[in-house]
Amino acid sequence: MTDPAPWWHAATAYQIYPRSFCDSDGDGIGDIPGIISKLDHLADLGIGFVWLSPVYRSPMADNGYDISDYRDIAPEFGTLADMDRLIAEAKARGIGIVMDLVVNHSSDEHEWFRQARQSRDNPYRDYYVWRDPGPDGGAPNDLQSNFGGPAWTYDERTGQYYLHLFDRKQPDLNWQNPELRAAIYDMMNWWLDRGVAGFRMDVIDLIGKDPDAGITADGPDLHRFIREMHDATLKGRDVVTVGEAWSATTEGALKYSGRDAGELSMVFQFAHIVQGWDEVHGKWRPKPFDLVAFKRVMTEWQVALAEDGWNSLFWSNHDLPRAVSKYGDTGRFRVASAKMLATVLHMMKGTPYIYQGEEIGMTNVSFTDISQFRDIETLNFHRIQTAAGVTPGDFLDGANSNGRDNARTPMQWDAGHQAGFTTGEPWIEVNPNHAAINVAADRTDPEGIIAHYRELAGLRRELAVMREGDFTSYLEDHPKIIAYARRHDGARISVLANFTGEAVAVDVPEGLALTGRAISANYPGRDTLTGRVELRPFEAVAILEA
Ligand code: TEU
Repeated sequence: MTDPAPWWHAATAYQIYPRSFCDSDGDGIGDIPGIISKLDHLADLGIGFVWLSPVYRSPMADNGYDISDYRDIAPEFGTLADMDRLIAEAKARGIGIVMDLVVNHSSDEHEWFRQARQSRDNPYRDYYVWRDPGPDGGAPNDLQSNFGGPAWTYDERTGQYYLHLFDRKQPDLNWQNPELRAAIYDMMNWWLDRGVAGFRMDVIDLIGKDPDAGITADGPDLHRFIREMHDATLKGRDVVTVGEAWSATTEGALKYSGRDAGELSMVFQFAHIVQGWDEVHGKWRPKPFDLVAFKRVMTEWQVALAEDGWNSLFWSNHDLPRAVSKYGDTGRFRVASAKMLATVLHMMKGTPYIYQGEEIGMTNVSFTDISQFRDIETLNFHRIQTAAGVTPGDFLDGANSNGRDNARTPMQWDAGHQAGFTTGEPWIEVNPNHAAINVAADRTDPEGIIAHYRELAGLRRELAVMREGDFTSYLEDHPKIIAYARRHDGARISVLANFTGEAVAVDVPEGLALTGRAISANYPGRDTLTGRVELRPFEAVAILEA
């Protein structure tokens, strides 16, 4: 007998970026009571679990991805009592709360780091990664921070450099130290005992690093540490875990989520994202969307994890641009394209993650001045790139297209003051298009995007073929159309979608052809796929064989 499938195979996930979700007290910053007040919205969408971006105590250099106390809540977000209430109220609606676990680094204001920088023989010194200056008196080596500039900062007082793969306010924790590891596991158990449904693990692929060899991702000790973590915390608990792993290949993904690996439920992999970045300038110089390349990547992952492992499925998150802006249309076909993207992604095999605002087709912003941006990564790169000769205009274009603040403008609840996000002044500007694009407006529209997502979440709970079916792609070289089929136990779903704003005629490949019932569609009246069909602009249809 095979084990029954885990609960999260049937779950649709939703990511909340707390700072931008809902502000209950008018300080312009979203908070936990605000989230609680919107739980019915998530229940109505049919969400199974929420990935909650960090709410821990933090100086907020990187909006909470710099934690100064892992066992407390940032005062601007609320209190531990609020957190307990969130966990309980979500649970009452059948929703799990998955905490963001940021343990590659802490804040430089964490007590451990305050101690560590006191002296070389402080008991906490070895919780971080310290090195003597290089032979020339400079940094120990040329490792670069992900946020630009050197990954080493000199500490005057103790005469050594500390490692930070992100901002200098985010010193890397030293996973080689067994005491540090035990302290992390203790903290994880403390949260698990409080009732969280699991963890999303920030840049987990970096914890096994060997900085002296210049190795950051996929270091020699990575899987040893994750297995140890698993045994000390997750083992025997029915939780969901997702590791953020920019470096993951399909083969690598199985090392985390494969049957025999026993580490994590799944990873977030980014191959479909980075295929759209410039080879030299990365995300700051985006390439036009290439559907053929995108399909190649998605198919590779669907096929590689078909029998073992499990995929995560996402268009967007708090680090990425808005889905309709990147892959769909923000004009006439915004709603159609938002639904098309939802159908195409959610019909694949894996656990889908909706990023807040995606369910109403929120778009990128279009800031005209660098002073409107808040993100530390964007501001750092602005400094570095303009100093290197990139024109301010070119930089703004890149940031408006791929910068992290696109996903961080406040959630648009209604057409009123500050989109109903806050009664005060928001920490970052609300997108002016909230007058038209907002939850209240979408919800009253029977053809709205929310209704479309709700339907998809329901189908996932209902249909084994959607959860467990195998995946076959068709028309792989077609530049405008995506086509695939899912099959399971005699059931079959065919998915066909148009990624352009023009009608596209296409001959339905044999393996895709069927007659049945449209279970997810953004135009009425298509129950059959045979012969030559003409897809309308951004049309998507998933048909379940009758
Ligand atoms: O992101 C990992 C990361 O590498 C990002 O810097 C990413 O490369 C970039 O934003 C892509 O656009 C995680 C978190 O998701 C991010 O918000 C944090 O800033 C980062 O880790 C540090 O904790």
